[in-house]
Amino acid sequence: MNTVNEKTQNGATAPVFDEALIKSLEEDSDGQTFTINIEPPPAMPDGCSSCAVHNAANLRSLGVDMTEWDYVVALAGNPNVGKSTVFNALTGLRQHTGNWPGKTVSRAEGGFEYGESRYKLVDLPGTYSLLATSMDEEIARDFILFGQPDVTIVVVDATRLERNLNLVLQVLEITDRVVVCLNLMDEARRHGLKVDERRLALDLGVPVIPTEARHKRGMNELIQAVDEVATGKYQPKPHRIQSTPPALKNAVNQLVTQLEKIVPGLPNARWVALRLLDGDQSIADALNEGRLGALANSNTSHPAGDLMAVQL
Ligand SMILES: Nc1nc2c(ncn2[C@@H]2O[C@H](COP(=O)(O)OP(=O)(O)O)[C@@H](O)[C@H]2O)c(=O)[nH]1
Ligand SMILES: [Mg+2]
Repeated sequence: MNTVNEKTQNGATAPVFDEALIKSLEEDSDGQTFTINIEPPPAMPDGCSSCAVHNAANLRSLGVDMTEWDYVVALAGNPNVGKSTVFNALTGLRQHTGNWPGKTVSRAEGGFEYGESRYKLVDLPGTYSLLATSMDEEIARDFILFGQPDVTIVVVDATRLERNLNLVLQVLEITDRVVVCLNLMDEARRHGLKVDERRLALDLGVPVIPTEARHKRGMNELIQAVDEVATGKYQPKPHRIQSTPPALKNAVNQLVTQLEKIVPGLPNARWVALRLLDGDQSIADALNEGRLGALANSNTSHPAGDLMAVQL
């Protein structure tokens, strides 16, 4: 497990965490690997069940203007699962492309209407994970974490479910507001594969919609599921492991307190705390360089220093 490092004035890298924190966590795990899922913030913090939950200010800094729109929907998925095909089927000609702000990665953005609501759809780069080991993964992660889209559609390849579900589970760690688009169902059929989408929806705790985007099949059902989640008619309840080792819980709580102090307004500080404890260097770098603070509209000038105080 890595420690979180802080760049000192002379450019050297010094550990920010007390080693004891990491050590006690490792001991607590008793040599076993354990998975922990944390509860994202309540989906409807203000009690308004149909209100949008996206973070318009953060979306603006991520290059997405929500002035004319009610809800924002992110489209995530592994490469080559039919994401662009779904995007085209949902938006038709109402789309344009550009780059992510400050990046050379291209982005497609489009829109559709359903009922009374106007939806903006943002195509995220194709990724296998959100661990931010590449620019694409970082863009996808930041968008979901900071933009707090009203719904994230994760497009998965029905013929390669096991591999694809990795990303679904990672997205579910950040947000409840997920719809799984089970695409390439025709290919699955052709290979003699049967996918029990109802069972999958029950196991994941979010809607799973079978589609064949190339033939525009399942698109209405997909839009309907997105609308139900966005407007709060349906509130997904992803299954999460409840038992958290006490030392981990304690460490996360301490880190969250520190994070909330140094990066006020940071969405889902628990997820960030866990990533830090897991040694996610890209999150540590983003924190040390003040990028998390910038995205969370914070004015912090020396972001990571206070984390030195964290001890078990
Ligand atoms: N058979 C079949 N092919 C599909 C389906 N959806 C997309 N495709 C094809 O899969 C390929 C990759 O699709 P694309 O949308 O570019 O994937 P992306 O990389 O996820 O954006 C293209 O040739 C699509 O026509 C589907 O439901 N069934
Ligand atoms: Mg594509």
